[in-house]
Amino acid sequence: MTQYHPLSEGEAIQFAKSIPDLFAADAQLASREIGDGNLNLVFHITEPATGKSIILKQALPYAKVVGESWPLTLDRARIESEALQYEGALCPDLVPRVYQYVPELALTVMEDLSDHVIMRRGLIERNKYPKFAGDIGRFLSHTLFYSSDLGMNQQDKKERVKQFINPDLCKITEDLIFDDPYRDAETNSFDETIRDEAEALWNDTELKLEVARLRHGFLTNAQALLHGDLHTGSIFITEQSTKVIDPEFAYYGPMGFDIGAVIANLLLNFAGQEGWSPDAASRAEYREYLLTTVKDTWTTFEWEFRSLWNDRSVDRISNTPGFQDIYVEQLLRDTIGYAGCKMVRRIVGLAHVADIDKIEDAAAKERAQRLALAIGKTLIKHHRSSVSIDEVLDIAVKAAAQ
Ligand code: SR1
Ligand code: MG
Repeated sequence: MTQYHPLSEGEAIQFAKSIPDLFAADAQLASREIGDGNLNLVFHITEPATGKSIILKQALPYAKVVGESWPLTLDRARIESEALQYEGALCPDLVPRVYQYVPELALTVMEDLSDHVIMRRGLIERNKYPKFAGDIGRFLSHTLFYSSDLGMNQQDKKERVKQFINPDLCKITEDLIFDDPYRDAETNSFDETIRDEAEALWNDTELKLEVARLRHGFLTNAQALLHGDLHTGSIFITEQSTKVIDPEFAYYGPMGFDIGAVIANLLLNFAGQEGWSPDAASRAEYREYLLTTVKDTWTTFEWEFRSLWNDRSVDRISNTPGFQDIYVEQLLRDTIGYAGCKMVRRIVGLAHVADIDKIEDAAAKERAQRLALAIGKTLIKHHRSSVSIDEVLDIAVKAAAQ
């Protein structure tokens, strides 16, 4: 079973039995392929007699969401397993444990987190997660600080940049987030009811100029090792626990791209409450919770990042008084701009989110789409003049009141 091929469920069971010290050779195992993402196979392997379970995640050599016409490197499985190990060394409680990586099969064996739910699903069900902002703020501050020139030796960092060169997955982001939504691209996908919004994007030169700036940052600013796709579908959650999964888009890029991804996905759910809240009062109440989470995510990140900088910086000249403020101010601007880009792409681009797409009532869905676009576009246009996270909250509240 050593030559690469996509595993069948039977082969996944055989493979699981061959992992030393996990299951007995005569164990009765069951396998279910549960991959609902855009790119990979995910086998949930269980042993009903003991309750033991694991996940086998296997990369396919193409983008599952499109088909074999869109080839993708299997090296992303290595990148994912190495990124998980990097993150796990810094925040062991916030990522799944990796038991084994099998390069020949582009396969990672990892902890089963099925006692958690995918956060996107949890937010659609209007659950609240009191530990989330603190957990994700810590994840972001630690992974970003320690992989940057502030937190590690600069020559070692260059080696790490090399380790995480990820051209195929970066190209997906470059196209699907920073290019296609702003032109009449074949990959775009949107409801005809909002064609006016899509056409407005294609003709908005002021907006496209800001997107060009942000795209340039994504292409050139090797600031820190990013997760690279930190939406709420990449987070498993309970009230007590947060686990960040799926860092196959990891590469060295601008820190604000990861922080912005978290904020964008909270705001997409904010827009989706047009369809998920039963009445105006509960909509306002849940939206308040989401906005508090946006604010707490940023403030936890900022506080922990500044603490790490003050206590653990390895870069002498960066400690010159004033530079930390300049750096963090730019991080906030980047965060807001990237959050806006990540909202817009989920409404008119190839890959959407269930927070909006699964709304059954057509009028509510259209309102949610228009609201998400209004927030996203304002964030993009406003990002370079932002000085406080409160401005994001104001933009969302004002757009929702229109
Ligand atoms: C072709 S992959 C589409 C999207 O799915 C992933 O989760 C990324 O967000 C990517 O842009
Ligand atoms: Mg993913």
